[in-house]
This record gives sequence, structure tokens and C-alpha cells, in this order.
Amino acid sequence: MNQPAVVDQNVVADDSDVPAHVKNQKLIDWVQRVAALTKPDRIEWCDGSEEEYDRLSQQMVEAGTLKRLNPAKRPNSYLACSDPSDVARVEDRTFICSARPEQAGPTNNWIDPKEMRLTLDGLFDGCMRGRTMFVVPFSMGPLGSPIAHIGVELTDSPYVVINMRIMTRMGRAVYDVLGAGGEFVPCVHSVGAPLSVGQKDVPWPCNDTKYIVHFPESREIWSFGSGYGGNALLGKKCFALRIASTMGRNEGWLAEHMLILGVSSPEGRKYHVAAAFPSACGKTNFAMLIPPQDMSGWKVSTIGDDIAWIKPGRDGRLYAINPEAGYFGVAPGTSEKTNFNAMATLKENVIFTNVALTDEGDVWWEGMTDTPPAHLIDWQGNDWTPDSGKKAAHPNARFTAPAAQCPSIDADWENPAGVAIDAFIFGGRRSDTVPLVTEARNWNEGVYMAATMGSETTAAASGQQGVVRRDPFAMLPFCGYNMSDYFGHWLKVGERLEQLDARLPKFFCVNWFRKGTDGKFVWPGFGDNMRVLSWMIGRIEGTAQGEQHAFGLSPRFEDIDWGALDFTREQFERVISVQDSAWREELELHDELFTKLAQGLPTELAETKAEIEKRLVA
Ligand code: SAT
Ligand code: MN
Repeated sequence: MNQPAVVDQNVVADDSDVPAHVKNQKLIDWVQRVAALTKPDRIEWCDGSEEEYDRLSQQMVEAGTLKRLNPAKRPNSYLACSDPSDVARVEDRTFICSARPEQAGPTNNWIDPKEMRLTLDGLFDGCMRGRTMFVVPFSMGPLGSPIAHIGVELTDSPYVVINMRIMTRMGRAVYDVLGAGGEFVPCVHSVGAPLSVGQKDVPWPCNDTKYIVHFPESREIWSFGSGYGGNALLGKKCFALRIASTMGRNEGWLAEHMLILGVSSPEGRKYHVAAAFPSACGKTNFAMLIPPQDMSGWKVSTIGDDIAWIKPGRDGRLYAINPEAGYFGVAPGTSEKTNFNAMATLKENVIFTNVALTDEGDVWWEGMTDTPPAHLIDWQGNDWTPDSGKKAAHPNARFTAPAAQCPSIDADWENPAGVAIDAFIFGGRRSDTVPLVTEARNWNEGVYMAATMGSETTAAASGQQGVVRRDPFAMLPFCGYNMSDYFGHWLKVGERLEQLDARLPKFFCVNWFRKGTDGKFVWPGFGDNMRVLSWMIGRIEGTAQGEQHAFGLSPRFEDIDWGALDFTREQFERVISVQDSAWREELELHDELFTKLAQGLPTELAETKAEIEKRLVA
């Protein structure tokens, strides 16, 4: 068994404590600086081995942070239940500390970086007392890929360490790629709960004060007070989206909140699409789609379910990688019926967070089975029965699972060169107005579609109609700089590709959620979304037809492969129709967003809007 590289902090860390394979002096100096500030009892340089994973998991089982699930039902899997106050990302506590406020823009929280550093110095001073500080080296993207980047997270949470081992390429090999002079994104995380001598720890330490802070100029991340995924697994939203989006803007590439999938036609031709959806729009389901039986010649394969890093290649095409190595997905609503591939991915080697525990030592969540078990321990540790009138799992309960376990995983998912993107898809949840599928006529029209995408919130309690919340590119909480500049960056990328005369990806906008007069969804969704996807492939190949309307081009009834699906012309009309009056109102709502983002908003968006308006009048 490997001996962990443990450094006793009483013996003040110097270079001799650092494992011999760590050659990067900048990293070594930074670790020592952060240790001097946070004052952990020990420093442990993680190697990413199975032995390390098992040892930390065992320690957390003994501390009450993890429960080991029944190995006969769910081998090598654990359940963590968080503090009830620490269950989700905290957007109001998330900060983009660029030099000037207009660089962060009106949709991000901004605080002067000098002021924020003073605040953080105070918060982090001694915050790891009584704990171990883990040094977690990770690569976002296949090790050594030209699209990948390295980060190092210093954290006092062993839960974070084991999750990072699933979600990223974590461990010793990262140091080889980093070498003596390589660059890394420094990420500091503390649960913010120092222990005094002899004080007993709690199962899920955290702090009521939370700060999730990004310094885009120095590419640093500082996170305090939360142990929850998006706040604490700093490779994910903090690095792979907020920091990476600013890197991409400076360097001419894209860091996007998109799934990536491969789709193979019955003729054996293969395409790749990247798709952005706000939360609760079926993103993971779409990434793992199983075509309906009558379309069994088609095959969908999964490259990523949440984040895409996309760089232009020399040939003028866009190449995408999934920077992650695992799925941190929402458990409730996931079942063999809604997402067979996800359920198969969860068979073993999984960390569950805030789901319910069955009497057999397995997990359960709302929607997993039609009939709930007669008795459970809910996510807060209380007895639960179907008539207890509350949810057994937290609605944002999560699974952390290795991507390699997904049955639909694409053979190229770890290809360091990435996959060439043929189409972008943007989706939202709209009960009316937005058609099932629309193709943009050109790049700028596609950017307009993505910039104005929105989703409805249901305010059932007050009897209000759904209010549309705009979530441009599904990036509103994840863009590390001014949203108007972000639109400008997308337009610039398109312009550059056009000059190269390469085959540009097409843009499509989808909406699976139109409702009928009875208030029910008209479109069956799930596997039948393959019918829409196959129309898109037909458009890419130049074989499928459609009809122009004010907003773009959509299929007619006869343009879709209906196979065995019993879907009438009237039903189709309900999901595809474009009503001019509704679109006039819709365009006025787009203005609300554009007014908010007026500073630096690219003129192309107003021009595209004017063209849509002209077509509506005509
Ligand atoms: O918790 S995460 O931010 O990683 C996931 C999500 O909120 O979408
Ligand atoms: Mn996401």
C-alpha cells in the first residue's frame, strides 16, 4: 500500500515535504502560502489512487459523513447527506472580481478585487485549523489534450477530494503534464469550519457565510463556507465555465454550458452536436437519448452532459471536448423509463448526495420507481413513509458517477483532438410561442436565438401565468465576464470561421414543452426527440426540407420521420406554429433583456431583431 504523502504542519512545510514528483516551484510556493494563511494541521498531496479514494471514503464513513451502501445492491457506492442549509449553488454569493465592474457586467455580482482580497484574507486566516489540507491536481479534459487545462484545488474537504477524482482526471499524472514550468488555475476551497483542539467534527461542516469568488485576471478561484458540488468542486462551474469563458474570450475559443453528443445515421454517417439548455429541460436525458424502436438504425452516443470546451481547428471547423470525466446529475426524476442509460451508469462506484436510503441499504428518490418503498430514511435522516407528506430526496439531490460507465459513451469521448461540431442546439421550456424546432438562417441569427432563449417558471401558488426568465446560452450564472461582450465574442468567432470558408455548424432552437388547450404537453419528448434530431441531420446533409417563417426555418409535417409514432397534423400544428401576434409580444420581451445589457451590446443583435420584425410585418 502506498504511504500517503503527509506533511505535519507543525514542522513548517518546506520543499523537502513535497513529493519528489512535484517539480513546479510556482505550485509549491503557492501551496505553502495558502497553508501559512489557512493553518491546516496537515497537508496531504493527493495521488488520485484507488487506495487513497478508499482510505478517505473509509475515514468519512467513520466520521458519519458517508454511509456505505449495500455492496450487493450498489457496489462501492456511498451516500452523503449535507447540512440542510448547504444543498445548492449560491448565485447571490458568487462574485466576479474583475478590475472594473463593467467587465463583470450587470448580470454578475461584482466587488472591487482589492476589497475582496481583504475579506478573503480575513475569512481564510486559520480556517483549516484542526483539518487536513488536500492538494488536488486535476486536468479538465483528457490529460495532455491541446484543448485541456490544468487546475490544482486546495481543499479541507475529503468529500471534495473523492468527488473530484470522479469528475476530473485527478492525480499524479497531472504533475507530469504540468512539469516544472506549466500553468495551472489555482483553486482554494474551505468549508470554513475550523476545529479547536479536542472539538468533535460534524458530518457535514460548512459555514453560514459563503463566498464563491473568481478573479478573472489572475485566473484564481476562492470558495468559502460550502461543501456542495457547484460551490466546492471548483473544476466544474467555477473553472470550466466562469474562468474558462474569460480564457476563451482572450484566446479565441468557447467554454460553454453544453452537452456534446454523437449521432450516427442508418447509412453510417456520424455527426456531432453541442446543445445548451437551462436546468430542468432534460439536458442529461438528451445527451443519453435512446432512439425509438422504429428508428433503430440511428444511434446516439454521449460525449458530455454539461460542459463543452470548443476550439477552432486549423481546418476552420470547431472541435469540442468534454472537460469533465464524470456526471454530477440531478437524481430526482431519473428512472429506467426517463433515462435508461443514466440508471445503468449508476449501478456501481457512485457517490449519492441527499437522496433517501432504503431499508436494504440502497438509494431511492422521487420518480425512480412508480411505487415508492413503504419505508425510507429521508435525506435529512428521518423516517419516511409515502404518506409523510414530504419529499424523501432533496429536489436537487445528486449523483456523482464516472462517465466511462455510461452505456452510450462515445468511442471518441476522450479523444484529445475533440470532435468536430456540426450543429449547435439551444433549448428552453416554453408552453407557447417557440416552435418545436427552428433552424437559423445564418450564424448571427443563431446567436440571436441563443441570446434570447428563455424558460418559463410556474408560479402555481399565486395562480400566475408562467413568467419567462431569459437565460442567454444557458450561461447567465456561469459567464465570467460581461454578457454583452460574450455575445460579441460569439459573433467574432463566427466571423473568423466564415473567412476561413469552412463548413460552419448550423444553429437550431428547440422547445419540447409546448402545451395544448388542456394544459398538457403535446410533444412526447424523450426518445422521440430523435425525430427532430434526424431532421436536423437531414438539414446538415442537405436532404431535409422545411418552411421559412419570420424566426427561421421549421419542418412541415411531411418533413419528419414519424415511423410508429401516432402524431396527428393537428398536434404537429400545435407544437410548430408561429403566431405573428405572439411573436410581436415576444420581441418586445427580448427588448427587456437588451435594455438590461445595453452597454456594449453588439449592434448585430438589434439588426437581426429588426429583420425578424420586418418579416413579421410582411
Ligand atoms: O451544482 S452544480 O453547479 O455543479 C450543477 C448545477 O447546479 O447545474
Ligand atoms: Mn449545468
